[in-house]
Amino acid sequence: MEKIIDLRSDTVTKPCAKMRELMAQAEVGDDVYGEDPTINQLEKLAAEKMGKEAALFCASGTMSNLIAVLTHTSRGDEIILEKSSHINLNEVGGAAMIAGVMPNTIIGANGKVSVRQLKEAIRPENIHYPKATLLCLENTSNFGGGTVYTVEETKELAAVAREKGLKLHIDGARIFNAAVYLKVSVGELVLEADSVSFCLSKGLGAPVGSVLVGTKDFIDKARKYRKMLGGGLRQAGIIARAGIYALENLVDRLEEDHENARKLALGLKSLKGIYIPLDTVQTNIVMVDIERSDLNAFELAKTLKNLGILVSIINERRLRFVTHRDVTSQDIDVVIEVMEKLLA
Ligand code: TLP
Repeated sequence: MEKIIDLRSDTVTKPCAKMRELMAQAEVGDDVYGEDPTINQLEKLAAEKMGKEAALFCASGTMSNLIAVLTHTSRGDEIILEKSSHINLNEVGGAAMIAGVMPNTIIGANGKVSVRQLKEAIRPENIHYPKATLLCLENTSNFGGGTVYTVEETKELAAVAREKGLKLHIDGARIFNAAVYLKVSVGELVLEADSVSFCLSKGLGAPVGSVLVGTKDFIDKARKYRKMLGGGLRQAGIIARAGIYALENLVDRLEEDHENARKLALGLKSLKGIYIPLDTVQTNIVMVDIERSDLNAFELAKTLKNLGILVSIINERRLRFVTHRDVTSQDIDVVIEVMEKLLA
């Protein structure tokens, strides 16, 4: 059978042979008792890399973000975030349903909010308003097209949040993509954040898991929320081992995914009937807007699927192509060739 080129997401990456081998050998214990040595090692490594005091291994990015919101806020608080952010749109409303917070959303540019927009969104005390206690930034911005907040931008936004008494949580599901793109250490990039959630199961290629980092007090409180949500782990060192391997070996190679995304975007950009927002192609995501009125995203995705290429449908007029470890430069050539034929 011909290879399926799966560009739906970097979540589809499969653990490689080496990773599986190390997972099989991992030392384990009961993590609810704090006795899984491999999880403890992953949490220590994650905290060090992020420059924070402590870390918590979570089942998913969704769980990790929800725990962060629960830990930073009280019911009835307002959280400020970009409208297209994953926490706002793609986490089944957990922040509202479970944490009981009110989203105050900003429509940013390519998923990113500006200092000016943030200042406008944070309202002065008024009897009518909920108390805003948390700012969530997403780096990279998924639905913004993989766009990156720089160190400077993060600092400026964090300063505004701090001045107004808000904590800053970074949904850094793809923070390593951002750091690799900017050629800075991930610690520098999240220096001003009170907490960061990052995913091991996306471009880093581990099968499961995200890590939440912050101060020791924050993580102690977060650990109780993880237990409350049913996320207390037992002998999960097996999966944590994959995360350690990923953090130690697979960060630098994200550059390849970025090169492939760039190559794809440049290859598709001159095709008639579609538009590629090239300025957003900084990391591993390429958004493709369909401009032809005789075609829509559902049909194009279906046709591509029949030809062995899988992509995500964002809406009727937009597709998302995500590059990752299981997609090669040759695969990108194939995708460009197929798209050229389809749109000729
Ligand atoms: N994103 C997934 C889908 O849920 C859309 C994807 O394919 O991109 N934050 C961001 C920025 C994310 O992109 C995601 C997953 C999450 C959080 C949630 O992570 P998981 O899937 O581990 O719950």
